[in-house]
Amino acid sequence: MSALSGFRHLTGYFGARAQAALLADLQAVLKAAPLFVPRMPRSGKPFSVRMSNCGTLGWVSDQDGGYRYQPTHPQTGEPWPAMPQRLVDLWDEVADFSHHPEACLINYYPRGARMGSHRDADEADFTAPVVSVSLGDDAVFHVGGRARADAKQRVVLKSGDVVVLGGEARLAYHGIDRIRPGTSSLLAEGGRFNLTLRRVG
Ligand code: MD3
Ligand code: FE
Repeated sequence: MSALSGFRHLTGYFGARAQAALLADLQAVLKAAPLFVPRMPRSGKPFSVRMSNCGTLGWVSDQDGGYRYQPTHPQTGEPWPAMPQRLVDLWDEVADFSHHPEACLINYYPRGARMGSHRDADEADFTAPVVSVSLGDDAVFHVGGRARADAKQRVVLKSGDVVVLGGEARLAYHGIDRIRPGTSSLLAEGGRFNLTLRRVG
C-alpha cells in the first residue's frame, strides 16, 4: 500500500476480545496515571489530544519545559505504571528489535480532536521502530516523507489496527486529520485511543 519503506499497516491485528482485554489494561493504567492536557512549548496552547504514558519513561510537554521524556507523571509526580504484558508481547511479535520498548505514549482523541503534521524526533535511537495500536473510533491518518512538503497518503486506522513505523517511515511527517464519531462501539464515551510503543534511547 505504501511507497514509504518501513511503513506496515496490520489491519485487524487485534480482534474484539483482544481489544476488550487491551482496553481493560489501559483503564487500569489510566486509573494510576490520569490523562493530562499537554501544552505547546512557549505558547502554552493546549493540544486537543489528552495524554498519559506507561513504561519506564513517558512523553510530556508543557509551556516551560517543552517536549521531553521523563520517568514521572507531570501532575501526580508518581512513576508511570508498568507497561502491560500484552503490549510487550505485541512488540515481540512485530518490532523485530533486540530491546523492549521503554515508553508507551497514550493519546486520547475526544470528538473533534486532531494531531497536526509532525515528526517524532525526541528519541535518541531512530533504529528502533515505533509500534502503534488504535482503539475506538476510526481515524483519518496521513503520512508523508522526511520533508514537510512531500506528498502525503491518507490511511484510515480502525480499532484493533497496528502500524509499525521503521526504516524511512520512522522519520516521516504524519498526523491525524480527524476522528469519525460513532464508527466503533468499543469505548462507551466514544473517541479514540492510540498507544505508541517506543525506544527512547
Ligand atoms: C509515523 N500518534 O503519538 S499513530 C504520536 O494516532 C502520533 O495518535 C498518532 O503521531 C496517533 O506521535 C499516529 C501512528 C504513528 C506513530 C508514530 C510515527 C505514525 C508514525 C512515527 C513516525 C512516523
Ligand atoms: Fe507522531
